[in-house]
Amino acid sequence: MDHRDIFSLEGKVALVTGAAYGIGYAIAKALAGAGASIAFNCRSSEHLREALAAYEADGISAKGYICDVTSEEQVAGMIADIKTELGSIDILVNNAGIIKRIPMTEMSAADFRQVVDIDLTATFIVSKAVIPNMIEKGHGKIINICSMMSELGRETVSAYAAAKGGLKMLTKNIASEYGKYNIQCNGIGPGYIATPQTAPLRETQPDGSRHPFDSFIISKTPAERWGTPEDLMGPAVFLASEASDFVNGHILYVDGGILSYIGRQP
Ligand code: NAP
Ligand code: GCO
Repeated sequence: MDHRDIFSLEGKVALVTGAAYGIGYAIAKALAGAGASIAFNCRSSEHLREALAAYEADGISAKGYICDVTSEEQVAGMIADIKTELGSIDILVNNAGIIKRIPMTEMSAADFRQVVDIDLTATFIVSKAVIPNMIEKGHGKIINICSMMSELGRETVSAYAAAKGGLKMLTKNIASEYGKYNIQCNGIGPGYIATPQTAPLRETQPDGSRHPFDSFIISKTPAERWGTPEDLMGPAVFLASEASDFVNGHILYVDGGILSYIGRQP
């Protein structure tokens, strides 16, 4: 029996976008722990500086880049720099994303477009830049960070849900179009995860009580807790490794069971 570690990422180069903190940071840390060389980007030089210190403290010699993933020019430059410094990319995690919580009828078209630009179009831009080298290498892994909102809607997140719903289908289309080159494209659909992005939904109320949305999510989650970025580490290593070479076009929901549960009776 072949005893090689099918979850090993030794010798692989991984780019995790938006991995200065939050979910991206945890995924990058997991891929590094499995042996990958890590590249990450963000927009803020302050975030970059802080992230490089955090990676170093975690024993990870990550390469960090200032790059807005909505800019084809900046993305092309970053990919070229990564190729020079680490090698061509084997694993791409399209993680960078924002949310704007505004009732749709009050949302400007500019705000709607910005969310779609970062949460959907940027995955097209970065994946388009990385796939040609994956084809040359004869393999590649693309992991798109989807959401509960790839399947469900809720008040005030119309742009985000539209983007994440589209990201689910873009994931399936990349899988369909490039599977013949031994490129697997899958999604991870996190549930509600405790990061800066969801901090406003978890703020303790002036009277010391939990935020109503916090209590709501607890009642909708069989695990009766918010997820942590660390909950996504194992699924990311699985989808980045040869252990998932015949998994393609799949959205792996890591949600504590939200999508299967009607919710606890009040
Ligand atoms: P976060 O804490 O707000 O981190 C977002 C990251 O993306 C930051 O590093 C940010 O860095 C970067 N970023 C944003 N726009 C960018 C751009 N245009 N170019 C480059 N980098 C950019 O978010 P998170 O909670 O970790 O979420 C990460 C991903 O998971 C997002 O796609 C989000 O939609 C998704 N997600 C989150 C949850 C959750 O509950 N937290 C659940 C499901 C899915 P800078 O600000 O420095 O650019
Ligand atoms: C919200 C939250 C969610 C999470 C995540 C759930 O306002 O509903 O921000 O959208 O970020 O996407 O999977």
